[in-house]
Amino acid sequence: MEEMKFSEDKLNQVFHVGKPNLGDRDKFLDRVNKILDNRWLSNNGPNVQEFEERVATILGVKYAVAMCNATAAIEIACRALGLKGEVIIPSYTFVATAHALQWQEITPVFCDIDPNTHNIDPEKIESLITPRTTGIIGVHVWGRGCETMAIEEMAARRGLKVMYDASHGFGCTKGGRLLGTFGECEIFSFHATKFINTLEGGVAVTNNEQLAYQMRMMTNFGFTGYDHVDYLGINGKMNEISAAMGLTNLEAMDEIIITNRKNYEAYLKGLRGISGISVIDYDAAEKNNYQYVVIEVDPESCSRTRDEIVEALHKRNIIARKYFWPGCHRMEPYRSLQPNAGLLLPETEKLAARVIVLPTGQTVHEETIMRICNIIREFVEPSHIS
Ligand code: T4K
Repeated sequence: MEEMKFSEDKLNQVFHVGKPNLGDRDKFLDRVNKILDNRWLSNNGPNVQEFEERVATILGVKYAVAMCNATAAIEIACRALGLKGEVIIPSYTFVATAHALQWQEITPVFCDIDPNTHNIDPEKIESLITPRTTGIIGVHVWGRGCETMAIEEMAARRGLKVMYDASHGFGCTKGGRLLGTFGECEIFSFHATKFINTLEGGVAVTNNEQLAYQMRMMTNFGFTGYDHVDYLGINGKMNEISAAMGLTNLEAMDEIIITNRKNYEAYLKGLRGISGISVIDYDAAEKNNYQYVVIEVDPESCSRTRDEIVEALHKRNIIARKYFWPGCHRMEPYRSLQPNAGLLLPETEKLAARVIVLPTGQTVHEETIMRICNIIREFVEPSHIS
């Protein structure tokens, strides 16, 4: 029956999680034309400088170093901070957080999460510290800030450095304080799928002048002057067209939040009361960008499994995602290097099996959201089909 209904479905559009949000097209194209006129395409050009200033002002930090993506930014920040040996991170994150460490032969040590926040559980960090541990990278999953105070108090006591992967959290606060202002430094992603995008891009932000300087130099091969290299650097630079896109999208930031929030509330309404399905909440006392609409499927009370629901949505061209299934520790090379890591990650394993991320953003309208919610409702509660 269901199979027939899927094939009869006339959806001719595909709805993706992470379809980009865009600012004013004409303003972007004007900027691109100027870039082409000036023939300054990369290497700390005027758009990158303006973008960095704008980001630093919005976040209230002293320094912002724009980079080609957040993965490179995490790598550069780790190196500039002198992290080595072992660094504690959640396994419930995009694999880039772990890869940025492993790529530099630093061992990511996976810590379990708090199932209520989806973020690293500060109470489980300390038992993972060994003589080789040099730092902690908290991840503000879905833009909901980590328990920064608990993490940083413990890290200070144990002599560890703390930085954050704030890839999801541009414009969000924790305890009323904007993400970007915590730890030694924080990294945001401006990938196409993020709340604010620069096509591809990322930024490292900090209030530490020396750290900012070092990250900036490392982003450009370690050059500190013409023909003079002082650091082991890499090519991590943001290009001018990316910065132009970023500037244009920052101008639309407030509108994007309004759209995302409206969508989030439409989902809340549309999914209300479906047995075994809950939508994660955003604390109304904090600033949120509402970029992620995340639902949890409770295997105890839902009539369908998470994977069945995802499959049902895919069949109707709703490309829902299972972020961050199955958890970094179950991906290579970590699965082989740390085959028993899962034993300490029961909450991560449970959550990774429950989550579905649904499409939102500028291209998703209320009508589509109602349609998506109805697909889920009818699939989970077939007796409710009218
Ligand atoms: N840390 C965290 C916590 C992160 O979430 C990420 C990135 C990073 C670090 C690393 O940041 P970057 O180095 O990327 O700056 C996607 C994104 O590629 C990735 O940036 C993001 N996290 C992650 C959560 O999602 P995939 O493997 O799921 O990508 P893909 O190709 O399946 O695309 C995602 C969806 O977006 C699809 O449904 C299609 C849609 N899409 C994508 C692009 C690029 C569009 O509609 N238009 C587009 O232009 O990782």
